[in-house]
Amino acid sequence: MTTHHDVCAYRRDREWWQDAVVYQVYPRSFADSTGDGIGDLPGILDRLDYLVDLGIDALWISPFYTSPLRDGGYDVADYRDVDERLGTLADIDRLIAACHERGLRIIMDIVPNHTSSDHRWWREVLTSEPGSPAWSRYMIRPGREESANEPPSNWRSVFHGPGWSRLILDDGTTTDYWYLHLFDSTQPDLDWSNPEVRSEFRDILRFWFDRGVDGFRIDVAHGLVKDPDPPDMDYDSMVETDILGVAPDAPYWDQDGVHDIWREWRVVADSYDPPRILCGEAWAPTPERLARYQRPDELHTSFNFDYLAAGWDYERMRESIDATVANHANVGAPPTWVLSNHDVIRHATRFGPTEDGSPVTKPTVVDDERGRRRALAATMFLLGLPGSAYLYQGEELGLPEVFDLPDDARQDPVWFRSKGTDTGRDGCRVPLPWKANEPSYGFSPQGRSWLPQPDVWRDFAVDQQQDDDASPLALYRRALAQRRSEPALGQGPMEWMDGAPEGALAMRRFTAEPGHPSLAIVINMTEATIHLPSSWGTDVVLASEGDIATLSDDASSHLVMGPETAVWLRR
Ligand code: TEU
Repeated sequence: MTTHHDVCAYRRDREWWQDAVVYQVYPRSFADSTGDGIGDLPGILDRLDYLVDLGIDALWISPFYTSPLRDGGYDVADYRDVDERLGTLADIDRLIAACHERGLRIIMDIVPNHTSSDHRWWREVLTSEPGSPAWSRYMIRPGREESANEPPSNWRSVFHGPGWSRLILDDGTTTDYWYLHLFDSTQPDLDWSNPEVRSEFRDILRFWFDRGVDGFRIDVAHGLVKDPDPPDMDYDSMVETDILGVAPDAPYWDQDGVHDIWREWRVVADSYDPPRILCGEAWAPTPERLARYQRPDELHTSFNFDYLAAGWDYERMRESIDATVANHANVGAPPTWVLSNHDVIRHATRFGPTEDGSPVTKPTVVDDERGRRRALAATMFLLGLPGSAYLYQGEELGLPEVFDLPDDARQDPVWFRSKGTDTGRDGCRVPLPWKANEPSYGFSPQGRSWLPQPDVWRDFAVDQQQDDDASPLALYRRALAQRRSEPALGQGPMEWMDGAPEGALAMRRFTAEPGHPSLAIVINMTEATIHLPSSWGTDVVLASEGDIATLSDDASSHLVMGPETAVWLRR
């Protein structure tokens, strides 16, 4: 069946963010300039031309605000300053200017759901009384039972353990109150029903927009509004989903009230010339609920975790693409596509086959080579989809997840809160390898790195790939260059192609305007060689690693695709 998605409706007056390739920099792990083993803003500036050569359109930099770095910077102590270990305000000003000089946009990360417990607002709580303005900025509620010894509800933290902690003041007083922290106990949740909280964050947006930042990725965009009288939840009856963990219907995820906040923020973003953009990290339970975040007066884009969660699964990938494209077209917004970030197992490992076919969630027997081949094929297919694409630092090198970090090196609060039962996310945050034969593989001038790097990093280092046409880095560079040059990509509708061999997804991309050749984007998700219809031609524009060949006989020629490969065919 051919499904024709007319996604070009919003493309006639294309905006950069509608089909941009955005590269996520996790600053602690990108490049260190000072030698303290922690990546920093000058380290990004030193390697900006590497990103220009890669062919991206924009950087999204994870938080670098003043922070105790308990959660890698997603615990902010001062939203208007830079943590001294990561740089200075002058450094970010230099980086913004350098990006713009190179035609790159720069997107920052903002964390409105909670502050760090080091934030002045929280420090004020610890020296204030119940009912004070200080307390009203946070989700602080009275305990239950005798002496308030029970939390206001049974809500759980995403990072394991309870979602509430007893409020103990600076003078040691144990209050009859508890505070909510959906993440770590050092990340108290703000109360977004408080006008002062809303006003402060609009000012924070303006502070950075005035410095030239082109937009924000919004952390936990689905979580800011909670039921004001927290009810208990029946977690046991909840079906665990890939999205939102075990709490798909939690009274603290994806509440309708969050959309009022995004409408307020959109007004601020639109008040700039050029308008600034807002991208939501919204773990919504369905593509339809996700699309609500992209209504014309709300966010410009949101991460599509439904597609990320689909994994290397033909049916789920196709369903997710159909649902995403259709629901986004309904609200006139471009879809986004992402396979890796700083919170999930790198897809070069996550797509690896396991002994029993179960998803890769912890150190299991995976075939790294097949995982990497599948990941490259999946990315080549992703880059052919309509909308914008998000890449995570190091995926262009084919980096695998590092499962065997020494336990004493781990820093993710998930590891500590789970009492060592959940190894957390450090495995996808290991500092990047730049030079195979230098200490810390060129990450830091003193050879230090805040997480130990595995010996195999030598083989993945940038200097081992940059002159190798068969490397993942070369493939990403070719794909991004081709994507930029193809008017059919990002500008036009997509339709599934009839006649695709079993186990292959094949979509046709074309422009609404005549005269531009269309492209067939094909991925072979099977472990077998497949033969494409001769009518599809053999003009290969791009091919992932693996066997792709043209088979000819007297009458015609057709393309043969090896297992787990992807191609772009000009038609
Ligand atoms: O991630 C939080 C988040 O939205 C996910 O953890 C999601 O809620 C959960 O996985 C659903 O099962 C953001 C940042 O990306 C992450 O690095 C931070 O640790 C977290 O927020 C807290 O700021």
